Amino acid sequence: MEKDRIVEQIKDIVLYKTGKTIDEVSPQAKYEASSIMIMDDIKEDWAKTTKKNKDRRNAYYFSAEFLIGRSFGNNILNYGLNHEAEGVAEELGISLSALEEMEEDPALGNGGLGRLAACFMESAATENLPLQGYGVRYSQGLFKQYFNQGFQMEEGDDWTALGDPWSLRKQAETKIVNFKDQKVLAVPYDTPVIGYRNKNINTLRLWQAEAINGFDFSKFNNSLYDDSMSTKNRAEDITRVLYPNDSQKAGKILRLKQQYFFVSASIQDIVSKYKQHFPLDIKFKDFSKYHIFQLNDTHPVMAIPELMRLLLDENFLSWEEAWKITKKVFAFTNHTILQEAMEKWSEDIVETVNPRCFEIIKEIDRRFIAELKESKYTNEKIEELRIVSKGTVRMANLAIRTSIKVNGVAELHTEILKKDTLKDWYELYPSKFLNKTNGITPRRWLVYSNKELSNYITELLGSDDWILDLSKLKELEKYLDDETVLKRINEIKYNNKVRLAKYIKENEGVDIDPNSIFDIQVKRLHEYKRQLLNALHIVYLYNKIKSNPEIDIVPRTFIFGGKAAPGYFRAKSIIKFINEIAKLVNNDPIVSKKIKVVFVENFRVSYGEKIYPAADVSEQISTAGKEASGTGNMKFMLNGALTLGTYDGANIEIFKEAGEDSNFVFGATVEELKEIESTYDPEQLYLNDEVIKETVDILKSDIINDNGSYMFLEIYNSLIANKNEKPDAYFVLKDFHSYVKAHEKIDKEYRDSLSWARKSLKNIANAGKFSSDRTIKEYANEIWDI
Ligand code: GFP
Repeated sequence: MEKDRIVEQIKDIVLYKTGKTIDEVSPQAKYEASSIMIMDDIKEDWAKTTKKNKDRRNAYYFSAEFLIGRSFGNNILNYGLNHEAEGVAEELGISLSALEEMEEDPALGNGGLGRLAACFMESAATENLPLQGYGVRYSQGLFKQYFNQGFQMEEGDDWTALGDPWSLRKQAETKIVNFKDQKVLAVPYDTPVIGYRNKNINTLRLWQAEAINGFDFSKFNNSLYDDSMSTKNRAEDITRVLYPNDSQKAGKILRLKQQYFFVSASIQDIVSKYKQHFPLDIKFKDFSKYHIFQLNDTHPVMAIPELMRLLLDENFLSWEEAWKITKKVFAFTNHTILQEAMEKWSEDIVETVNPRCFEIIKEIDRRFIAELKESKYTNEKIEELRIVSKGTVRMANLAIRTSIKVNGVAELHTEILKKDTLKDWYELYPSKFLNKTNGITPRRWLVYSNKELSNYITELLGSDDWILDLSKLKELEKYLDDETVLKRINEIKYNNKVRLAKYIKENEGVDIDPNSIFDIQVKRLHEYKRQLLNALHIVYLYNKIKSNPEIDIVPRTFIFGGKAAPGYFRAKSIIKFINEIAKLVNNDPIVSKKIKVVFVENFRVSYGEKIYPAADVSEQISTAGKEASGTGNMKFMLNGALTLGTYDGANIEIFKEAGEDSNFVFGATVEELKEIESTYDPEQLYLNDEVIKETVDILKSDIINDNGSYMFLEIYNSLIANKNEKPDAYFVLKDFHSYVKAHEKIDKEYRDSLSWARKSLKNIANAGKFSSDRTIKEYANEIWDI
């Protein structure tokens, strides 16, 4: 029997690894052996896929982030081992969920951008598309978040401390990366990306920086112990953390080094494999037939000069030959219109990282300008478009100039790129621009994380075909008026809420009531995402309950999660603010009967897997025009939450698919904000509006305490009286009343549980568009041609 074979194999691995029998070892050892067993099981299929892909055109996803989450449970599901898994675990003397909890959840990404990359990898494998991922193996990830007196604290996330059974170190394929002042090894670690039930296994290759000769024996011999290791440490620093603080110049250099490090290693890897496979094509005439590189935001853009460098200097092509190839093999995705993400590096930094690449960038720019001049472009326009200007290198310009296609990640976002942010580029290259609305993988975000709902859908639809074709969920609409089905939908949601409440109690120490509305906002902290608006609404409710303790409202639990960049002071202030509100609310004997607030520590993929299925309300409240797409919104929708959202990013498409009356739309539109932008005066709004004033004034009161950090005064100033920047740049106060109204509507509608369930089902039934299978097929057909 399959189960017995698996159990025997795991016991064997345990014995080999520890010299002990299964009942003598720790849960960690059981987890590790079980994972190795899976890696052993898949090895032939993995090798077969790799071999098959060699002769095909492949797409390569270059990304600084791959937020893959835990592998164990998902691999069991995708490889079709889930029927045996419970029984196997039992034989090993442990529960399956306990085994799953042994796995570290690596923070190799920050938010949506990195998680999107992971969803794309899974969908491509499932769709039999040859897509390989290339990125960085950060030894300490982003960071682990914890709270001390409500302040965000960061610590290293040493996720491989107990080993990493899901990757294979491929020592023999090590590359050398040359910086101006340093040479390091790039060692690849390969992780399998298992397609759903198709035995197709693609590869995610992450590079780790190591020293060529890390230990200086003579220094050690002279008792210079720190010095003897400095070369090693400097090399390893390159892949130590994701987004090292770049407020100082040294940090900036380190960031660009990271970026150059991984794209250089990747391009070298791909070129050397090509040469092995096609030794006769010394002019790389067919290179572009076999390769297309997707640049995920501007982080991997150094791949462009690096490919040129390899073709020119190491393979002796002429500029024209090299450029012709380079112009055919890149495509670029923009993920945000915020300027902070359109990286610009000062010339000296680029030169310090790799002088030859800097020279190549300047030459690309020089030729580009000549071309524009020839087409009678004005100097002003040329200034907008050029790559090297005023002492900086603009990575987005380099990417757009070179790429065959440029895409945004939701309809509105792509329109804004075309009409506004990248207007001049769109005029120059209209046919390069296209939209690819983001998606999420239904395997991890429903089948794996919400088993009860997933099984019920299969039962209702009479088959599980929907897992591979999410548009089939539409058929659920025939149950919209079926009371039994609606009741069951509510029951499943309730069960998921109980499960989350238990987890939150264990991990955060807070009691929350599954009968209350679970109103959730989980995402990276940023002013434009407006966690502050959510927080101020809670203050408003607090004041309301305080002045009228008898007030009739449906109990509500507000749940937050997300990390702030370590150097982003205001985002950290907002976390502290929310934690203080939580303390105030949860400790008030009257208020806490009606509302509760929890900010979960260290939000990550595996926390999300417990949170999304348990949400009643999904908070997607960014300032219109600022959230490129959002993907959390899709995870909530697929799990039956109703969206409370602005007309922004993919929210608009969610409202279009599921209907506005099944969700809660509020706030100013992009057009409305544009109109008032120049005259908007939040201070007047504050002075003339008592409710707003009373709410915002909490930031200056002593009922909450920022422990002398001045964080709350700083938030107050940012809204009302900001001297250095525009006050309330994200229109929190402008949208406040509209947001309050939407919440009142939620309160009213939640009371009718069947009608709520109907809306929930409507959302589930119309989530089909948001499968990353759909997105990845569009990339494959319209950008990559694979
Ligand atoms: C960024 C954007 C999001 C978008 C993702 C993926 O992610 O709107 O959905 O990229 O394209 F801001 P975050 O890191 O902000 O979540």
